[in-house]
Amino acid sequence: MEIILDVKGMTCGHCKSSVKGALEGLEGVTSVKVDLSTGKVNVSYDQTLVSVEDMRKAVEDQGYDVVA
Ligand code: 9UX
Repeated sequence: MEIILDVKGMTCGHCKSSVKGALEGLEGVTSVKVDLSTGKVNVSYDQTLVSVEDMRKAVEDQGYDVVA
């Protein structure tokens, strides 16, 4: 499965790393691509291991908002 999350509040490379790292740390997430200029985060994952809600929480824990 693949999803594009719309993340608000990422403005620098550290933001990008935080979000990328948080998502990559979730079991079941296989690939994360962050586009800093648009806030679009492309995530490939195994839906039997991780949910979109898990991803949302991981991103929000880093201090960024996921726009539904
Ligand atoms: Mo610095 Mo990126 O506070 O938020 S990590 S702009």
